[in-house]
Amino acid sequence: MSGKQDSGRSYHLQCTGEALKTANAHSSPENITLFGSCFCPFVQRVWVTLEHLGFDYKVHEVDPYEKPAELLELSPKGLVPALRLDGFNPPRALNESAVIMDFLLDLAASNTKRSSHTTESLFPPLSDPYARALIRLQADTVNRSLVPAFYRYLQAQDEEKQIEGAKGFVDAIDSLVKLFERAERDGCTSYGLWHERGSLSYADVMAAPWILRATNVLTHYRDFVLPEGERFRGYVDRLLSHPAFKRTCSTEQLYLDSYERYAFNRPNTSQVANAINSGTALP
Ligand SMILES: N[C@@H](CCC(=O)N[C@@H](CS)C(=O)NCC(=O)O)C(=O)O
Repeated sequence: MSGKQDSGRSYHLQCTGEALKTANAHSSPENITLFGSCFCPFVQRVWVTLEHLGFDYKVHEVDPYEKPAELLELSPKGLVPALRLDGFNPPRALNESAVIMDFLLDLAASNTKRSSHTTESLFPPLSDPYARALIRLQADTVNRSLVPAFYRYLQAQDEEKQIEGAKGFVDAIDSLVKLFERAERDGCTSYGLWHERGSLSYADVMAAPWILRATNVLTHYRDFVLPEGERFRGYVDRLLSHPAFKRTCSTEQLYLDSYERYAFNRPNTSQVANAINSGTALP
């Protein structure tokens, strides 16, 4: 555990840095309200999508572990992110990060002002179904391999399990990279920051919050080093410096504090942590 001690720090309840500036710029009532928490990577996906697609929206920070009634009304398990849609009477609600992302993409596409396909859409046009499917394959690998591998690694306490955890996380990155390379071989290079001239893709947005947390949380608590190689490092740089992503990032200390409870596998840290500890599916 790199000589680090559990200092009992808790998760933060308010964004810092760039994310705070963005939240402050989105504090007035709008038809779309994002119920979120500053440390949550699932929330960050949705937030990046809102930013990238240029929606008007409001950010409302909540504590998902306290489960306020206003959150439970939108999200049955009291998980963030949730969206409240106030353009309806009564207001409508959505939860689940991937479902919300799909909804926002559909909403943007159905908006007449945006009827022509733009690179903001995160997916190649409908006329290229194969290229779209490759992006979905990448996103599927992020959700089924990269995300659980991150928590398994971070929650592992003994050395042997941590070595296993690191290997599992690197293997998940490798499978994602193999899918990027496959897209390249197939000539599908317009979407995805893996390709130097590619634009931000759905899979990039899905992965970015955990790649960021690998560079700060895993580095700090597990001495993790991301795979070497110019190509991979170039991808990570493009991903983490993408303007829509950067606008949703808090300062490093917020992530280190907020993830301490995962790094020491404190009991009942979260539904995600419990699922990892019991070997069941993530919520
Ligand atoms: N599958 C959900 C997962 C969301 C999730 O786990 N959010 C965490 C915060 S990062 C949460 O709300 N946890 C509250 C709890 O564990 O009770 C999604 O993709 O939106």
